[in-house]
Amino acid sequence: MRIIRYLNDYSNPVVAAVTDDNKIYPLPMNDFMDIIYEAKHAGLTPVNYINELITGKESLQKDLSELNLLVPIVAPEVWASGVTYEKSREARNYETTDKKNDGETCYDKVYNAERPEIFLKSTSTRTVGPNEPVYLRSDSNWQIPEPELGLVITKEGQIVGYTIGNDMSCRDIEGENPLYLPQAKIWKNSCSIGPAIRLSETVANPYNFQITCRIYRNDQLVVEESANTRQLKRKYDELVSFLIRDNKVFDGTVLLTGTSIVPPNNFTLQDKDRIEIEIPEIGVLSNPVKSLVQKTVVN
Ligand code: DO4
Ligand code: MG
Repeated sequence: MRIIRYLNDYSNPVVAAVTDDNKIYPLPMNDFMDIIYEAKHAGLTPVNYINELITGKESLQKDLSELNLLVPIVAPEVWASGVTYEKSREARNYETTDKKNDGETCYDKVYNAERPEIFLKSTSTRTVGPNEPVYLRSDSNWQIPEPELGLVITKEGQIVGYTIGNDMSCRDIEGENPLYLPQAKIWKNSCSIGPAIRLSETVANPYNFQITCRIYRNDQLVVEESANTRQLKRKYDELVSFLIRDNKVFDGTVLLTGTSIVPPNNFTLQDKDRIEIEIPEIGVLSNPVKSLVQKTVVN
């Protein structure tokens, strides 16, 4: 079972459950976390609680593709883990050694260290949902999407759902100096999440999500790459425990778990590209790409 948010015909946000046969049931809650709180209060699992609510109710007479989807949760903060896959370590080493791959780097160290890399990626005002544009920074010439599994957690660190996240990144800014990480990672619309949250109790093995990223330019597929969460170097609970340690974390925080998909080194995103990230059990997160500055063409 998945949870979505969409805008109804009166432009009001609605939370809804999507059953395994793709039927959509609007719910009386205003927020994903209300499902978790109310189910707990009723002594039921979220799925059983929702099933009690929707039994005998009519499903929406619309298909998912007809809905104006919103972020599935207004996450107060999105955090991210870095260098949790070998592929990310290789890509970071390539950027930071000026393409020479010589000598040990901070990325090699963090890949093997007990403490993972965890950084603040986004806040609710910077995070966009399905079909909203992700922006390109004006001062970078090497920008890529990072397709990642997102954990939706409570303030105690319980993983209550899984979503898809795009950790938009500037390879040149981070490669120049790792201290520039916040600028390589955080700007307007530099993070997208969605299109749904899969309730964790409905996932038999969260270390077997297949993630596929497709990038379209002028409607032509220019990048297509896949990875599987079984390649993750760490455990989700391990990442969460470092995030919440001595920290104030809010209910509904999203923790991205790192990327194992990196487009070819000569690839950079361009204005009007479209990024699709698919995890079949969750859906397809699609975002157009928009440049923050329109370059003036001089004849
Ligand atoms: O060290 C920089 C961040 C790496 C990252 O975001 C990732 O591995 O996904
Ligand atoms: Mg990342």
